[in-house]
Amino acid sequence: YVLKDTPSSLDHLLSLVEQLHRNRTTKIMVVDDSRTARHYLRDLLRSYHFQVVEAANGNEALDRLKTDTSIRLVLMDYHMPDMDGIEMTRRIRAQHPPDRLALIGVSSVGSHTLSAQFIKHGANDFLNKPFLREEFFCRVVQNLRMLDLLDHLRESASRDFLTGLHNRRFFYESGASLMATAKRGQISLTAAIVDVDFFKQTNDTYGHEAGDLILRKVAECLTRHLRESDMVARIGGEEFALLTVNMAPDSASDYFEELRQAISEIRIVHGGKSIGATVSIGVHIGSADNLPALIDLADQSLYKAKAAGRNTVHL
Ligand code: GH3
Ligand code: MG
Ligand code: MG
Ligand code: MG
Repeated sequence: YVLKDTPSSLDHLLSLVEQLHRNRTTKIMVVDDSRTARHYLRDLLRSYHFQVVEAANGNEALDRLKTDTSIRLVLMDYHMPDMDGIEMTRRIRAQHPPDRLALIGVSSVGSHTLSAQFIKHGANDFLNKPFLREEFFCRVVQNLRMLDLLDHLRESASRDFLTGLHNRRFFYESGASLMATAKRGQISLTAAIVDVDFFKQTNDTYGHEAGDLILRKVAECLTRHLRESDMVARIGGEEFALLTVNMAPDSASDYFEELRQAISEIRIVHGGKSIGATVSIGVHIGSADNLPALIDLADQSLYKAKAAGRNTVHL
């Protein structure tokens, strides 16, 4: 997001180019019944290379938001014939939370109660017309940066730092909606727990650092074997969970056997020694009442795989 000119050095120019590129991928919707006002805002935004979409009224805007999830920010006029900006803000917020979509109310009525109304009903910010170009961009940029920051926080909160895989929390939250789809009969789910064998011993023998390297390699291997629609997460210290979508029961055995085999071939070099690991995999094909219940069934399979001597798959 580009604000204003500052002394130019090569670094500065490079960061400008980067920001303009960033703007190019950021979509903003301008909602105003007046074509002139709409085009004024559109052209301002375009001069900074933002992508702009327009809506002439509240319903058009709501429809567009429904089908276009890439819109990051809405600039909304107050005075519109069918639905005023406050009502529209309220309706947008019923569908799009402020941490996903930014909303700035715009009006030429220089009334403080209006800005309070906008914000009370869910707008992030408010602009009085006429405004300075610089204030306009400050507010647009500030709100977009806040969304980026929230995205970043959300992403970090859903990841495991060691392996970069999704964490337990993300797995249970996102898995629950996959589970709901499965319960409606639209997909079938297979759950698996992958647990590193005798990992305490690996740590005791080679040290925690070696153990960490192995966990990273196992995570890489799981990611490599994952299909697009599937989920994997590190749900415990040396435990990983997989949810696979529409896997034919006949192919499950081969799939997990291949995974087990691939992990058993992992080697890390630590302190001049080549170290490997094996895993036991517990699989549950079929339904369950909820995600914890499904994972519990896979866990029972895992227990059997361990009892059968480890480095094995139990379906
Ligand atoms: P089993 O074959 O029955 O699963 O034996 P195990 O030793 O793997 O199981 P146990 O639950 O007794 O021990 C798990 C070990 O995993 C204990 C812990 O030190 C290690 N561990 C858990 N999280 C981490 C981690 O982040 N890094 C490393 N290096 N080790 C970890
Ligand atoms: Mg108007
Ligand atoms: Mg273990
Ligand atoms: Mg374990």
